[in-house]
Amino acid sequence: MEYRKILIKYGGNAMINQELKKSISGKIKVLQDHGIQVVLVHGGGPFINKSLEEAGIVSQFFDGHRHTSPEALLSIEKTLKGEVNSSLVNLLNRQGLQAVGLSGKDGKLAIARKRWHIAADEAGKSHQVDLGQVGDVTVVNPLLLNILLDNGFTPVITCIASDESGEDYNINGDVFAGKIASALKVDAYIVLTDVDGLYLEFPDPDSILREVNLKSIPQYYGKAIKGGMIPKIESCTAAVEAGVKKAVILNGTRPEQIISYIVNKKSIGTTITQ
Ligand code: X2W
Repeated sequence: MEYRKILIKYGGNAMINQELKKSISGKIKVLQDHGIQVVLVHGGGPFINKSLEEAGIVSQFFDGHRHTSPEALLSIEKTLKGEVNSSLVNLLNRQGLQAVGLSGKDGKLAIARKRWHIAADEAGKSHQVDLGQVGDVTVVNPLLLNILLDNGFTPVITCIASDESGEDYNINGDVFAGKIASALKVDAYIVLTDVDGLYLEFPDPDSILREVNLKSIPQYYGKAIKGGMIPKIESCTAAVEAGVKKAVILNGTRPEQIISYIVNKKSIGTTITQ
C-alpha cells in the first residue's frame, strides 16, 4: 500500500541517547522526502521519573498510568514540553524539517477528561481509584494538524491536554497517540518501543507475530501481550477499530526499521489490522 499520512508514537524507552533521537529524526526526514506526511507524538516516561525524583515526588503506576498530583503535573508538563518536546523539535529542524512543538492544549487539538482507575478488592468487588490529574482524550480536533501537514510542517505533540474548563491532565502517551491517529485517519500508526514486536516466546525472533487481527488479539493477553505492551496494544486496537488501516509495533532502538517497513515494505515488527 502507499502511505500518505502516518503517525509515529515515540516513547521515552526508545529515547536512550541523543544519537538515537537524532537517528529517528533523520528517518522522519527520509519519510517526508518520500512525500509522506508525518505526525510525531511522544511521551518521555524515564525523563519524568528523573524530574519527579529530583523534586522528591514518588511515582505510583496503575496499569501504566502514573498517579499525578497537581504538584507532579507541573513538573511533568515542564519535562515533556520544555525538555523532551523542545529537544525533538530542535533535532527535526536540524534535519531541515520545519517542526512545530505542541501539546493537546495548543489550538485545543485534544480535549481531555479525568480518568478513573477501576480496581478489584480482595473479595473481587470493583471500586474506583482516584489517579489525580490523569486524563483520557475525549475529542480531537484535527484541523490544526491538517493545516500544518498540508503546509509542510511536522507536528510534534506531547501527551498533555486540558478539559473543557481548562483543567490540565497528564495522559498516557500511547493512549494519547492512539486517539490522535484515529482522528487523523492515518494510513499507518507506528508505535516505537524497545523490542522487535510481539513475541510468543521472548526473546526467540522466530516467535514474533508478524500480523494479528482484532479478533485474534484477546488470545495473546498474558502471553505475547503483558506489562507495558498492554496500553500499546489497547491504543493500536482502538485506532484500528476507529478506521486506521494498520497499527505497527516496531523497535525504536533500531530506527532503520521505520524505513524498512514504510518505504521498502519489509515484513518486520508486528502489524495489527482489522
Ligand atoms: C505518562 C506520560 C508520559 C508517557 C507518564 O506520566 O509517564 C501517565 O502515565 P512514554 O515514554 O510514552 O511511556 N502519563 C498518565 O506516557 O511516556
